[in-house]
Amino acid sequence: MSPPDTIAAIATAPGQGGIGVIRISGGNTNQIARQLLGDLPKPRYAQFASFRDADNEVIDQGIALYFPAPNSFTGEDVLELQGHGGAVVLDRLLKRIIELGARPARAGEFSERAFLNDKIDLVQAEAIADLIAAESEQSAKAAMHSLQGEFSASIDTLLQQLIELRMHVESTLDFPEEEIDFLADDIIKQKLQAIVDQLQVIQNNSKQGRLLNEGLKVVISGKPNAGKSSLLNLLAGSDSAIVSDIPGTTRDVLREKIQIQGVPLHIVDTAGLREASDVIEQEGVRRAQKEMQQADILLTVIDATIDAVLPDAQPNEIQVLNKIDLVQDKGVDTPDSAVKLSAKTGEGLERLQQKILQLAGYNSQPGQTTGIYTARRRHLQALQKTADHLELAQRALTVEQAGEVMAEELRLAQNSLSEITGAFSSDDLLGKIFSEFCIGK
Ligand SMILES: Nc1nc2c(ncn2[C@@H]2O[C@H](COP(=O)(O)OP(=O)(O)O)[C@@H](O)[C@H]2O)c(=O)[nH]1
Ligand SMILES: [Mg+2]
Repeated sequence: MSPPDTIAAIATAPGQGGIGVIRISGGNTNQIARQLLGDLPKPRYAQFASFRDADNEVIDQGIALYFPAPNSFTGEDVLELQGHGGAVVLDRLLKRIIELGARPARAGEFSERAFLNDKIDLVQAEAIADLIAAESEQSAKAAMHSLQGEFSASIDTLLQQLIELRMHVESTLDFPEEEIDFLADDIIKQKLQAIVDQLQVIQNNSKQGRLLNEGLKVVISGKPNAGKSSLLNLLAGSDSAIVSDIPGTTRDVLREKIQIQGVPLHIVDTAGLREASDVIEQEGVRRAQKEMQQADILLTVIDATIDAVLPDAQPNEIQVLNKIDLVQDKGVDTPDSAVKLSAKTGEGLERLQQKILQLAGYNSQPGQTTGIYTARRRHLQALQKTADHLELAQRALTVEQAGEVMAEELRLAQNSLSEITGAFSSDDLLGKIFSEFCIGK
Protein backbone atom coordinates (compact mmCIF):
# COMPACT_ATOMS: atom_id res chain seq x y z
CA MET A 1 0.00 0.00 0.00
CA SER A 2 1.36 3.41 -0.92
CA PRO A 3 1.42 6.03 1.85
CA PRO A 4 -1.85 7.94 1.98
CA ASP A 5 -1.93 11.33 0.35
CA THR A 6 -2.59 14.54 2.25
CA ILE A 7 -6.16 15.69 2.68
CA ALA A 8 -7.61 19.05 3.71
CA ALA A 9 -11.08 20.38 4.41
CA ILE A 10 -12.99 23.17 6.08
CA ALA A 11 -14.18 21.52 9.28
CA THR A 12 -16.61 24.17 10.49
CA ALA A 13 -20.14 24.49 9.14
CA PRO A 14 -20.62 26.71 6.09
CA GLY A 15 -21.78 30.27 6.76
CA GLN A 16 -20.40 33.07 8.86
CA GLY A 17 -18.91 32.41 12.29
CA GLY A 18 -16.43 33.79 14.77
CA ILE A 19 -13.86 31.27 13.71
CA GLY A 20 -13.48 28.80 10.86
CA VAL A 21 -11.31 25.72 11.11
CA ILE A 22 -9.36 24.01 8.35
CA ARG A 23 -7.91 20.61 8.97
CA ILE A 24 -5.00 19.00 7.13
CA SER A 25 -3.82 15.42 7.55
CA GLY A 26 -1.16 13.33 5.83
CA GLY A 27 2.47 13.12 4.80
CA ASN A 28 2.73 16.58 3.21
CA THR A 29 1.40 18.37 6.29
CA ASN A 30 4.82 19.48 7.56
CA GLN A 31 5.90 20.89 4.24
CA ILE A 32 2.55 22.67 3.77
CA ALA A 33 2.86 24.18 7.27
CA ARG A 34 6.35 25.50 6.57
CA GLN A 35 5.30 27.22 3.36
CA LEU A 36 2.01 28.53 4.64
CA LEU A 37 3.18 29.68 8.09
CA GLY A 38 6.89 30.22 7.48
CA ASP A 39 7.78 27.53 10.01
CA LEU A 40 6.54 24.31 11.55
CA PRO A 41 4.63 25.18 14.75
CA LYS A 42 5.73 23.64 18.02
CA PRO A 43 3.76 20.40 18.51
CA ARG A 44 0.50 20.72 20.44
CA TYR A 45 0.93 24.42 21.18
CA ALA A 46 -1.53 27.10 20.17
CA GLN A 47 0.58 29.33 17.98
CA PHE A 48 -0.55 32.64 16.55
CA ALA A 49 0.44 32.79 12.90
CA SER A 50 -0.17 34.45 9.54
CA PHE A 51 -1.45 32.20 6.79
CA ARG A 52 0.23 33.42 3.58
CA ASP A 53 -0.37 32.92 -0.14
CA ALA A 54 2.29 32.36 -2.86
CA ASP A 55 3.10 36.11 -3.03
CA ASN A 56 3.56 36.24 0.72
CA GLU A 57 0.32 38.15 1.12
CA VAL A 58 -1.53 37.34 4.34
CA ILE A 59 -4.77 35.48 3.58
CA ASP A 60 -5.78 35.35 7.24
CA GLN A 61 -4.29 35.33 10.72
CA GLY A 62 -5.17 32.93 13.48
CA ILE A 63 -4.11 29.97 15.55
CA ALA A 64 -2.12 27.06 14.16
CA LEU A 65 -2.11 23.73 15.97
CA TYR A 66 0.31 21.03 14.93
CA PHE A 67 -0.08 17.39 15.97
CA PRO A 68 2.75 15.17 14.73
CA ALA A 69 1.98 11.49 13.99
CA PRO A 70 1.02 9.28 15.66
CA ASN A 71 -0.43 11.51 18.37
CA SER A 72 -3.26 13.05 16.40
CA PHE A 73 -6.90 12.35 15.63
CA THR A 74 -6.06 10.52 12.40
CA GLY A 75 -2.76 9.09 13.59
CA GLU A 76 -1.02 11.06 10.81
CA ASP A 77 0.64 14.49 10.90
CA VAL A 78 -2.22 16.92 11.40
CA LEU A 79 -2.36 20.71 11.16
CA GLU A 80 -5.41 22.65 12.29
CA LEU A 81 -5.81 26.27 11.34
CA GLN A 82 -8.28 28.42 13.22
CA GLY A 83 -8.95 31.48 11.16
CA HIS A 84 -11.94 33.73 10.73
CA GLY A 85 -15.22 32.06 9.89
CA GLY A 86 -16.04 33.57 6.52
CA ALA A 87 -16.79 31.60 3.39
CA VAL A 88 -14.41 33.53 1.09
CA VAL A 89 -11.45 33.67 3.43
CA LEU A 90 -11.74 29.97 4.22
CA ASP A 91 -12.06 29.09 0.53
CA ARG A 92 -8.94 31.13 -0.28
CA LEU A 93 -7.01 29.40 2.48
CA LEU A 94 -8.14 25.94 1.40
CA LYS A 95 -7.22 26.72 -2.20
CA ARG A 96 -3.72 27.71 -1.08
CA ILE A 97 -3.33 24.50 0.95
CA ILE A 98 -4.36 22.44 -2.06
CA GLU A 99 -1.81 24.33 -4.20
CA LEU A 100 0.83 23.32 -1.67
CA GLY A 101 0.15 19.59 -2.04
CA ALA A 102 -3.10 18.52 -0.39
CA ARG A 103 -6.32 17.40 -1.99
CA PRO A 104 -9.90 18.05 -0.80
CA ALA A 105 -10.98 15.41 1.70
CA ARG A 106 -13.95 13.19 0.99
CA ALA A 107 -16.82 13.04 3.48
CA GLY A 108 -15.72 11.22 6.63
CA GLU A 109 -12.17 10.76 5.42
CA PHE A 110 -10.50 12.06 8.60
CA SER A 111 -12.54 9.64 10.70
CA GLU A 112 -11.86 6.85 8.22
CA ARG A 113 -8.12 7.40 8.61
CA ALA A 114 -8.51 7.44 12.39
CA PHE A 115 -10.25 4.07 12.08
CA LEU A 116 -7.68 2.61 9.67
CA ASN A 117 -4.86 3.75 11.97
CA ASP A 118 -6.55 2.08 14.98
CA LYS A 119 -7.25 5.34 16.76
CA ILE A 120 -10.94 4.52 17.05
CA ASP A 121 -13.05 1.50 16.15
CA LEU A 122 -16.00 1.51 13.82
CA VAL A 123 -18.60 1.99 16.55
CA GLN A 124 -16.73 5.04 17.80
CA ALA A 125 -16.43 6.46 14.29
CA GLU A 126 -20.17 6.08 13.83
CA ALA A 127 -20.72 7.66 17.23
CA ILE A 128 -18.91 10.79 16.03
CA ALA A 129 -21.40 11.13 13.17
CA ASP A 130 -24.29 10.39 15.54
CA LEU A 131 -23.07 12.97 18.05
CA ILE A 132 -22.92 15.62 15.36
CA ALA A 133 -26.38 14.66 14.09
CA ALA A 134 -27.96 14.28 17.56
CA GLU A 135 -31.14 16.31 17.98
CA SER A 136 -31.88 15.70 21.62
CA GLU A 137 -29.81 15.87 24.78
CA GLN A 138 -30.40 12.16 25.40
CA SER A 139 -29.22 11.22 21.89
CA ALA A 140 -26.11 13.35 22.31
CA LYS A 141 -25.29 11.77 25.67
CA ALA A 142 -25.81 8.30 24.29
CA ALA A 143 -23.58 9.06 21.30
CA MET A 144 -20.89 10.34 23.66
CA HIS A 145 -21.06 7.09 25.64
CA SER A 146 -20.48 5.13 22.43
CA LEU A 147 -17.67 7.45 21.46
CA GLN A 148 -16.03 6.88 24.84
CA GLY A 149 -16.09 3.18 24.11
CA GLU A 150 -18.91 1.83 26.30
CA PHE A 151 -20.62 -0.05 23.50
CA SER A 152 -17.31 -1.28 22.06
CA ALA A 153 -16.18 -2.51 25.46
CA SER A 154 -19.25 -4.69 25.89
CA ILE A 155 -18.72 -6.12 22.40
CA ASP A 156 -15.01 -6.73 23.06
CA THR A 157 -15.69 -8.52 26.34
CA LEU A 158 -18.15 -10.81 24.62
CA LEU A 159 -15.71 -11.40 21.76
CA GLN A 160 -13.00 -12.44 24.22
CA GLN A 161 -15.32 -14.97 25.85
CA LEU A 162 -16.31 -16.29 22.45
CA ILE A 163 -12.70 -16.62 21.32
CA GLU A 164 -11.79 -18.47 24.51
CA LEU A 165 -14.64 -20.89 24.01
CA ARG A 166 -13.65 -21.43 20.40
CA MET A 167 -10.07 -22.21 21.37
CA HIS A 168 -11.31 -24.72 23.89
CA VAL A 169 -13.65 -26.35 21.37
CA GLU A 170 -11.17 -26.43 18.49
CA SER A 171 -8.39 -27.89 20.59
CA THR A 172 -10.66 -30.76 21.65
CA LEU A 173 -11.67 -31.40 18.06
CA ASP A 174 -8.04 -32.16 17.25
CA PHE A 175 -8.32 -35.17 19.55
CA PRO A 176 -11.38 -37.09 18.32
CA GLU A 177 -11.25 -39.58 21.18
CA GLU A 178 -11.99 -36.71 23.57
CA GLU A 179 -14.85 -35.25 21.55
CA ILE A 180 -17.57 -37.31 23.20
CA ASP A 181 -16.44 -36.32 26.69
CA PHE A 182 -16.20 -32.76 25.59
CA LEU A 183 -19.75 -32.67 24.21
CA ALA A 184 -21.01 -33.96 27.51
CA ASP A 185 -19.00 -31.36 29.37
CA ASP A 186 -21.28 -29.10 31.39
CA ILE A 187 -18.69 -26.33 31.54
CA ILE A 188 -18.91 -25.82 27.77
CA LYS A 189 -22.68 -25.63 27.97
CA GLN A 190 -22.51 -23.10 30.77
CA LYS A 191 -19.95 -20.95 29.02
CA LEU A 192 -22.00 -20.92 25.86
CA GLN A 193 -25.15 -20.08 27.83
CA ALA A 194 -23.34 -17.21 29.57
CA ILE A 195 -22.37 -15.79 26.18
CA VAL A 196 -25.94 -16.12 24.92
CA ASP A 197 -27.28 -14.33 28.03
CA GLN A 198 -24.73 -11.55 27.76
CA LEU A 199 -25.58 -11.05 24.10
CA GLN A 200 -29.24 -10.70 25.03
CA VAL A 201 -28.38 -7.84 27.40
CA ILE A 202 -26.40 -6.07 24.70
CA GLN A 203 -29.25 -6.54 22.23
CA ASN A 204 -31.71 -4.92 24.63
CA ASN A 205 -29.42 -1.97 25.30
CA SER A 206 -28.76 -1.53 21.63
CA LYS A 207 -32.47 -1.41 20.85
CA GLN A 208 -32.80 1.51 23.25
CA GLY A 209 -29.75 3.09 21.68
CA ARG A 210 -31.12 2.77 18.19
CA LEU A 211 -34.39 4.35 19.25
CA LEU A 212 -32.54 7.38 20.60
CA ASN A 213 -30.40 7.55 17.51
CA GLU A 214 -32.71 6.90 14.61
CA GLY A 215 -36.13 7.39 16.14
CA LEU A 216 -39.40 6.01 14.95
CA LYS A 217 -41.84 6.67 12.19
CA VAL A 218 -45.29 7.42 13.58
CA VAL A 219 -48.08 7.66 11.03
CA ILE A 220 -51.41 9.31 11.84
CA SER A 221 -54.36 7.94 9.91
CA GLY A 222 -58.12 7.71 10.15
CA LYS A 223 -61.30 8.97 8.57
CA PRO A 224 -61.65 12.54 7.28
CA ASN A 225 -62.38 15.10 10.01
CA ALA A 226 -61.46 12.74 12.85
CA GLY A 227 -58.83 15.25 13.99
CA LYS A 228 -55.61 13.87 12.48
CA SER A 229 -54.10 17.22 11.60
CA SER A 230 -55.16 18.60 14.98
CA LEU A 231 -53.31 15.71 16.62
CA LEU A 232 -50.18 16.39 14.57
CA ASN A 233 -50.28 20.01 15.70
CA LEU A 234 -50.82 18.99 19.31
CA LEU A 235 -47.90 16.56 19.27
CA ALA A 236 -45.65 19.03 17.47
CA GLY A 237 -46.75 21.94 19.63
CA SER A 238 -47.19 24.09 16.54
CA ASP A 239 -49.72 24.88 13.84
CA SER A 240 -47.99 23.11 10.99
CA ALA A 241 -51.01 21.37 9.49
CA ILE A 242 -54.15 23.11 8.27
CA VAL A 243 -57.11 22.18 10.42
CA SER A 244 -60.65 22.67 9.15
CA ASP A 245 -64.08 21.16 9.41
CA ILE A 246 -64.08 20.53 5.67
CA PRO A 247 -63.42 16.80 5.17
CA GLY A 248 -60.54 16.12 2.82
CA THR A 249 -58.49 19.21 3.78
CA THR A 250 -55.23 17.29 4.05
CA ARG A 251 -54.33 15.78 0.72
CA ASP A 252 -50.59 15.74 0.89
CA VAL A 253 -48.37 13.93 3.37
CA LEU A 254 -47.12 16.27 6.13
CA ARG A 255 -44.05 15.50 8.21
CA GLU A 256 -42.93 16.83 11.58
CA LYS A 257 -39.99 15.85 13.73
CA ILE A 258 -40.65 15.85 17.46
CA GLN A 259 -39.21 14.25 20.58
CA ILE A 260 -40.73 12.49 23.53
CA GLN A 261 -38.24 12.16 26.40
CA GLY A 262 -35.47 12.63 23.89
CA VAL A 263 -36.66 9.87 21.56
CA PRO A 264 -36.94 11.36 18.08
CA LEU A 265 -40.24 10.71 16.34
CA HIS A 266 -40.91 11.33 12.69
CA ILE A 267 -44.61 12.10 12.66
CA VAL A 268 -46.56 11.83 9.44
CA ASP A 269 -50.05 13.28 8.92
CA THR A 270 -52.00 11.82 6.05
CA ALA A 271 -55.13 12.37 4.03
CA GLY A 272 -58.26 10.87 5.55
CA LEU A 273 -59.09 7.40 4.37
CA ARG A 274 -62.26 7.45 2.30
CA GLU A 275 -63.51 6.88 -1.23
CA ALA A 276 -62.13 10.10 -2.67
CA SER A 277 -63.93 11.70 -5.58
CA ASP A 278 -61.18 13.84 -7.08
CA VAL A 279 -57.85 12.60 -8.37
CA ILE A 280 -55.75 14.73 -6.05
CA GLU A 281 -57.42 13.36 -2.96
CA GLN A 282 -57.23 9.83 -4.40
CA GLU A 283 -53.48 10.27 -4.74
CA GLY A 284 -53.41 11.56 -1.14
CA VAL A 285 -55.18 8.43 0.05
CA ARG A 286 -52.80 6.24 -1.94
CA ARG A 287 -49.82 8.00 -0.32
CA ALA A 288 -51.43 7.66 3.10
CA GLN A 289 -51.68 3.91 2.65
CA LYS A 290 -48.05 3.71 1.56
CA GLU A 291 -46.92 5.62 4.66
CA MET A 292 -49.03 3.37 6.89
CA GLN A 293 -47.24 0.31 5.57
CA GLN A 294 -43.87 1.81 6.54
CA ALA A 295 -44.97 2.94 9.99
CA ASP A 296 -43.26 1.76 13.15
CA ILE A 297 -46.30 2.98 15.06
CA LEU A 298 -49.77 3.73 13.71
CA LEU A 299 -51.97 6.29 15.40
CA THR A 300 -55.51 5.70 14.23
CA VAL A 301 -57.64 8.71 15.04
CA ILE A 302 -61.30 7.97 15.70
CA ASP A 303 -63.97 10.61 16.20
CA ALA A 304 -65.48 9.59 19.54
CA THR A 305 -68.69 11.49 18.79
CA ILE A 306 -69.29 9.25 15.77
CA ASP A 307 -67.61 5.88 16.30
CA ALA A 308 -68.04 4.44 19.76
CA VAL A 309 -67.07 0.86 18.94
CA LEU A 310 -63.43 0.25 18.10
CA PRO A 311 -62.22 -2.39 15.68
CA ASP A 312 -59.42 -4.70 16.86
CA ALA A 313 -56.07 -2.91 16.93
CA GLN A 314 -52.96 -4.15 15.14
CA PRO A 315 -49.91 -4.86 17.32
CA ASN A 316 -48.22 -1.58 16.33
CA GLU A 317 -51.38 0.48 16.50
CA ILE A 318 -52.70 2.96 19.06
CA GLN A 319 -56.31 3.97 18.66
CA VAL A 320 -56.84 7.60 19.56
CA LEU A 321 -60.40 8.24 20.62
CA ASN A 322 -60.49 11.93 19.79
CA LYS A 323 -62.87 14.82 20.60
CA ILE A 324 -63.44 13.40 24.05
CA ASP A 325 -64.28 16.97 25.15
CA LEU A 326 -67.53 16.64 23.21
CA VAL A 327 -68.48 13.31 24.76
CA GLN A 328 -70.74 13.42 27.83
CA ASP A 329 -70.03 10.00 29.32
CA LYS A 330 -66.22 10.01 29.52
CA GLY A 331 -66.23 6.82 31.55
CA VAL A 332 -66.81 4.59 28.51
CA ASP A 333 -64.53 1.60 28.58
CA THR A 334 -61.66 1.70 26.18
CA PRO A 335 -59.42 -1.25 25.38
CA ASP A 336 -55.75 -1.22 26.30
CA SER A 337 -54.77 -0.24 22.79
CA ALA A 338 -56.81 2.98 22.92
CA VAL A 339 -56.28 6.41 24.42
CA LYS A 340 -59.01 8.97 25.02
CA LEU A 341 -57.89 12.39 23.89
CA SER A 342 -58.96 15.84 22.94
CA ALA A 343 -56.76 17.36 20.29
CA LYS A 344 -58.56 20.60 21.09
CA THR A 345 -57.93 20.83 24.85
CA GLY A 346 -54.84 18.62 25.05
CA GLU A 347 -56.48 16.26 27.51
CA GLY A 348 -54.93 12.79 27.31
CA LEU A 349 -51.77 13.96 25.52
CA GLU A 350 -49.43 12.72 28.22
CA ARG A 351 -51.02 9.27 28.26
CA LEU A 352 -50.67 9.08 24.49
CA GLN A 353 -46.99 10.05 24.70
CA GLN A 354 -46.35 7.36 27.31
CA LYS A 355 -48.15 4.80 25.20
CA ILE A 356 -46.05 5.66 22.16
CA LEU A 357 -42.83 5.16 24.13
CA GLN A 358 -44.16 1.95 25.64
CA LEU A 359 -45.09 0.55 22.24
CA ALA A 360 -41.67 1.58 20.94
CA GLY A 361 -40.09 -0.52 23.69
CA TYR A 362 -38.34 2.47 25.23
CA ASN A 363 -38.00 1.70 28.91
CA SER A 364 -35.35 4.01 30.22
CA GLN A 365 -36.32 6.06 33.22
CA PRO A 366 -36.66 9.77 32.52
CA GLY A 367 -33.30 11.33 33.16
CA GLN A 368 -31.50 8.01 33.18
CA THR A 369 -28.60 8.12 30.79
CA THR A 370 -25.94 5.78 32.13
CA GLY A 371 -25.63 2.51 30.30
CA ILE A 372 -27.27 3.96 27.23
CA TYR A 373 -25.23 4.22 24.11
CA THR A 374 -26.28 4.91 20.56
CA ALA A 375 -26.65 2.07 18.16
CA ARG A 376 -27.61 1.73 14.54
CA ARG A 377 -29.72 -0.66 12.54
CA ARG A 378 -26.49 -2.22 11.28
CA HIS A 379 -25.43 -3.10 14.84
CA LEU A 380 -28.78 -4.68 15.65
CA GLN A 381 -28.60 -6.79 12.51
CA ALA A 382 -25.09 -8.01 13.34
CA LEU A 383 -26.13 -8.80 16.91
CA GLN A 384 -29.11 -10.78 15.64
CA LYS A 385 -26.91 -12.70 13.21
CA THR A 386 -24.58 -13.51 16.10
CA ALA A 387 -27.52 -14.69 18.21
CA ASP A 388 -28.72 -16.93 15.37
CA HIS A 389 -25.32 -18.61 15.03
CA LEU A 390 -25.05 -19.08 18.79
CA GLU A 391 -28.45 -20.75 18.80
CA LEU A 392 -27.28 -23.14 16.07
CA ALA A 393 -24.13 -23.79 18.08
CA GLN A 394 -26.25 -24.67 21.11
CA ARG A 395 -28.32 -27.04 19.01
CA ALA A 396 -25.19 -28.67 17.65
CA LEU A 397 -23.92 -29.16 21.17
CA THR A 398 -27.01 -30.41 22.94
CA VAL A 399 -29.23 -31.93 20.25
CA GLU A 400 -27.04 -33.08 17.40
CA GLN A 401 -23.89 -33.63 19.45
CA ALA A 402 -21.86 -32.46 16.45
CA GLY A 403 -18.64 -30.83 17.59
CA GLU A 404 -17.51 -29.76 14.10
CA VAL A 405 -20.81 -28.03 13.42
CA MET A 406 -20.67 -26.26 16.74
CA ALA A 407 -17.14 -25.05 16.06
CA GLU A 408 -18.19 -23.68 12.69
CA GLU A 409 -21.21 -21.86 14.12
CA LEU A 410 -19.04 -20.31 16.82
CA ARG A 411 -16.66 -19.10 14.14
CA LEU A 412 -19.52 -17.50 12.21
CA ALA A 413 -20.85 -15.93 15.42
CA GLN A 414 -17.46 -14.38 16.05
CA ASN A 415 -17.34 -12.96 12.52
CA SER A 416 -20.77 -11.37 12.86
CA LEU A 417 -19.89 -9.86 16.21
CA SER A 418 -16.58 -8.51 14.89
CA GLU A 419 -18.39 -6.65 12.12
CA ILE A 420 -19.76 -4.25 14.72
CA THR A 421 -16.47 -2.75 15.83
CA GLY A 422 -14.96 -3.23 12.39
CA ALA A 423 -12.37 -5.88 13.21
CA PHE A 424 -13.96 -7.92 10.42
CA SER A 425 -15.65 -5.65 7.88
CA SER A 426 -15.75 -5.41 4.13
CA ASP A 427 -14.48 -2.38 2.24
CA ASP A 428 -18.00 -1.86 0.92
CA LEU A 429 -19.37 -1.50 4.41
CA LEU A 430 -16.62 0.93 5.39
CA GLY A 431 -17.18 2.99 2.27
CA LYS A 432 -20.88 3.18 2.97
CA ILE A 433 -20.45 4.19 6.60
CA PHE A 434 -17.91 6.95 6.06
CA SER A 435 -19.58 8.41 2.98
CA GLU A 436 -22.52 9.41 5.21
CA PHE A 437 -20.30 11.67 7.32
CA CYS A 438 -19.95 15.38 6.77
CA ILE A 439 -16.90 16.83 5.04
CA GLY A 440 -14.09 17.72 7.41
CA LYS A 441 -14.92 14.99 9.93
N1 LIG B 1 -64.15 19.69 19.87
C1 LIG B 1 -63.11 19.14 19.24
N2 LIG B 1 -62.91 19.39 17.94
C2 LIG B 1 -61.87 18.84 17.32
C3 LIG B 1 -60.95 17.99 18.02
N3 LIG B 1 -60.01 17.58 17.14
C4 LIG B 1 -60.32 18.15 15.95
N4 LIG B 1 -61.45 18.90 16.05
C5 LIG B 1 -62.11 19.63 14.97
O1 LIG B 1 -62.48 18.69 13.97
C6 LIG B 1 -62.34 19.25 12.66
C7 LIG B 1 -61.41 18.38 11.81
O2 LIG B 1 -60.11 18.44 12.34
P1 LIG B 1 -58.82 18.09 11.48
O3 LIG B 1 -57.66 18.05 12.41
O4 LIG B 1 -58.71 18.98 10.28
O5 LIG B 1 -59.19 16.62 11.02
P2 LIG B 1 -58.50 15.69 9.91
O6 LIG B 1 -59.36 15.82 8.69
O7 LIG B 1 -58.59 14.31 10.47
O8 LIG B 1 -57.12 16.14 9.70
C8 LIG B 1 -61.82 20.67 12.87
O9 LIG B 1 -62.89 21.55 12.84
C9 LIG B 1 -61.20 20.61 14.26
O10 LIG B 1 -61.21 21.87 14.92
C10 LIG B 1 -61.19 17.76 19.44
O11 LIG B 1 -60.46 17.04 20.13
N5 LIG B 1 -62.28 18.36 19.97
MG1 LIG C 1 -56.15 16.72 8.03
